Amino acid sequence: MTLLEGSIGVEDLVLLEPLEQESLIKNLQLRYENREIYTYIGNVLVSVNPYQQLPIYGPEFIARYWDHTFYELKPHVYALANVAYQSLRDQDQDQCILITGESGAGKTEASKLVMTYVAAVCGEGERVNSVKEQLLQSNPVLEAFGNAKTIRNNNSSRFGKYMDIEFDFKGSPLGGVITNYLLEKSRVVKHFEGERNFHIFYQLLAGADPQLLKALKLERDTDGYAYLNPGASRVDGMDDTANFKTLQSAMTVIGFSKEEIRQVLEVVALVLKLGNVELADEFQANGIPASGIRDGRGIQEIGEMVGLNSVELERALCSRTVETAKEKVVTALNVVQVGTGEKRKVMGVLDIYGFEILEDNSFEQFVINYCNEKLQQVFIEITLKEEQEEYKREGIPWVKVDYFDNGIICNLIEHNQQGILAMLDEECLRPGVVSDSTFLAKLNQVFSKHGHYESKVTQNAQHQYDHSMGLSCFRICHYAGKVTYNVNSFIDKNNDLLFRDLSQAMWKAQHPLLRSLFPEGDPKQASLKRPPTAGVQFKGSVAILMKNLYSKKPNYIRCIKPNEHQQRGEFSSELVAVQARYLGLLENVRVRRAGYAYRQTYESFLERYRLLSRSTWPRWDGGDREGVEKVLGELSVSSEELAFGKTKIFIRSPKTLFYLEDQRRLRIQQLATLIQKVYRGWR
Ligand code: AD9
Ligand code: MG
Repeated sequence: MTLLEGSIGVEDLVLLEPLEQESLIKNLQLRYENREIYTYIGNVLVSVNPYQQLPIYGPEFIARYWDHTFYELKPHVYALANVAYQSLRDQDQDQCILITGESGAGKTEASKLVMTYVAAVCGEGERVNSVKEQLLQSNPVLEAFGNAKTIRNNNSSRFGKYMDIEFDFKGSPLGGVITNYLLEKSRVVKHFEGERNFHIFYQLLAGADPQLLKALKLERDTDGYAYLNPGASRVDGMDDTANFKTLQSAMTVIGFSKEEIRQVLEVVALVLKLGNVELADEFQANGIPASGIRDGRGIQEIGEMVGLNSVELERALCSRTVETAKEKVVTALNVVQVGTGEKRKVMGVLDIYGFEILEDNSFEQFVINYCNEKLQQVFIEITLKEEQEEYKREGIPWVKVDYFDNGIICNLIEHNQQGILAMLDEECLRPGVVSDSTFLAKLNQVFSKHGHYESKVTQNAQHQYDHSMGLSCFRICHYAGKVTYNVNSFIDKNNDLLFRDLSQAMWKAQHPLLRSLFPEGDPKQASLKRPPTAGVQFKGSVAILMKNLYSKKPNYIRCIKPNEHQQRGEFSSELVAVQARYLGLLENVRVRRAGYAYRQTYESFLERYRLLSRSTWPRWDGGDREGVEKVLGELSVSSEELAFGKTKIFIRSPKTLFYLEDQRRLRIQQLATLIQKVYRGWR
């Protein structure tokens, strides 16, 4: 491993001395200011968003990282992708790349860099190339329908994404499966000023040719659409027209027929038009059925478009609230069928929202933070387990590590009976009058003594008065900090009901795609019991995800946003410090170097430091381990500091490594001077 000079900071935070939150941030800042956006914590990659195109990507860099092992070159997302892919191919070990961080930190860009890298190195051939093309082209499609401009990110993913890429035994890609989590559906009907709806709406209006617009009965101008207001229709640096072209060709590549693309766009147009249907005020206010559609013409047009009787559509719209269904979408990209029995290798890529603390935290933040709590748990468990296994392999005694076990918080949320999610479900399913406040009352009763739960009521009981907490709130002490959640609308959001009248009406549409989106509208399905709640579905997805992670070798990318302004070159230490805490970076470093901060194979270690001993320089014919013993012996490194494993030397503290590096630098200077003298002597 190369250690950079002090002024650029260390490449691996495990070697940071002294190890404190402050020095950790300072190190990231120094590197960022030197346009070094990547830093390691052992094999974890920390990435700070540069908000500018750096000249460190592309084929030349891919080739360079392909030819080197992890620590040989500067930290890079390619190095991580390389390790993951090579272990998958050569050691037959399924991999998973977990990318976390807050909105705008660079997760999606990192996931694209990983995919580009893997696509570039995973073989050639007509079929392989076509699968690669499909994998890469899934991005523009997902982004058109799932990304939007928000205050924090012009291209913010409004869903979590997990993609499994499957490979054959040679490491050639076969296809992929994408799972989406928690799409922010409410954005279709509502977004804040300064934000936009999903890109697709603007792309369609800007990019469709005049015939298409006419056929879809749309106007080019976004101003006429209620769902596209308020907010700017344009985003700096984003070309909706060009992106619409890219989208169409991407959809073709991943296997949509012309007719299917057309149907998708018809549904998009339908949504825009539905947004302009004005319902009577009294209906909107209290949900009581009313016959109030203001403009019958719009409804008729929609009915014609999708082959629905407009009277029926009107009735369905007016009988309940409108919301969309389906939590989880599984898209299978043309997975090529291979002979049964052949084992596939899998690389998963997870691009998911990090820990969130907003001003107002609701159900969404609650489940997102639950997911992060689980990811943290997996992370600590796997890291410790790996350390333990390496020590065992190398025959070194295990050193006990103190760390915060967040199992108690996970339990508080997910326990099957006495967990917050289970209790929320119970409230949702209970007959009689239920409300968010009966739910909160129950939580207060059950968790009055729980160390990680607080509310106004439990505080009062303990004579603590925190005026920042409202009556309708509860607070959880997460591993990353305390978060106050407002229970208002928890029950509704958890129920996530699409009223049957509406799905039944949609199911009657002649439009094949629209109809297929509402299978529950089929009268034959009417007797089925109610769909699972959002909480149950999410908990299920998280459980599957965790199982998946435990069965694969995880590789971590921790993304950090350096400032709130999407600006290059600006590094706000306060902002980064908060994220470092949410990402658990310091804990991460602590766990990594709990026993020995540094380890290296005898061979590589000797190669680097053998010039420090007269016995091993300029020539050494003995074994690697003996050589290492000679070097360290001659430098009088205390035996307390060292452990000799079967194949590796372990060094306890970074100080020792710095000492070795200093000695090496001096020695190189001496040698250079010597060479100069000899050279001059010759002349
Ligand atoms: V969100 O939770 O989906 O709102 P992400 O996904 O974490 O968020 P994203 O990857 O979309 O953030 O990055 C935000 C923007 O930062 C991108 O649109 C780029 O303009 C910029 N970015 C991120 N990473 C890089 C990079 N490695 N090089 C250059 C980058 N620009
Ligand atoms: Mg994203």
